[in-house]
Amino acid sequence: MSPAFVSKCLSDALSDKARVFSELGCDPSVMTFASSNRYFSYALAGGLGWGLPAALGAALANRDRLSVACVGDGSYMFANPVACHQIAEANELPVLTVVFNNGVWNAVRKTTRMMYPTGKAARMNTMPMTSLAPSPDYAMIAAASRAWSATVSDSRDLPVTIDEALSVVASGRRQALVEVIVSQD
Ligand SMILES: Cc1ncc(C[n+]2csc(CCOP(=O)(O)OP(=O)(O)O)c2C)c(N)n1
Repeated sequence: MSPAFVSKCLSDALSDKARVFSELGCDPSVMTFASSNRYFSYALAGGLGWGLPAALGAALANRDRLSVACVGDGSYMFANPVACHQIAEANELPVLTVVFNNGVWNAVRKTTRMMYPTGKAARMNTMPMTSLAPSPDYAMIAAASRAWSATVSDSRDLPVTIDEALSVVASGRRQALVEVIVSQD
């Protein structure tokens, strides 16, 4: 799946009031936001791991508006997710996390290729120090804190999985996580 496809499916499923916190996750150019204060992101020069805690903070501030964290797999790891899910459960925070799993530190891979297009790293099949394989099972990390969670690798399963996750978050004081396997470019 492309990140844009996942973003469009998510956008179609979200209510007008939802707030999206994105860190190398969704593609806002294919999403619709009803008004201001619906989409938040940050400059990536430092502070990796911002996305999920930012969504938790927004949920603490206002539980009546859905908080969605859209994060790359590396960004999710940098957020200290075990601590995040523990806090979400302890405070019964209705947060949906969507992990865009491309199995790579793609920002690092892409900028290296941009700076040194014919360099040794760019010419290798797998660029050194950029792979995140083998992937941890991200759905299980959230499940360790009793979140509703699922992994989606087939695009046909995505809309229904997002709907299920949203209904869990809306109906109870329970967090949910959807890990989506996405393409690298
Ligand atoms: C503390 C910190 N370390 C390193 C970086 C550099 N950095 C920016 S984006 C990124 C990769 C994030 O990976 P992922 O969330 O999987 O997204 P992808 O690049 O694959 O789209 C890194 C390492 C940073 N911004 N902050």
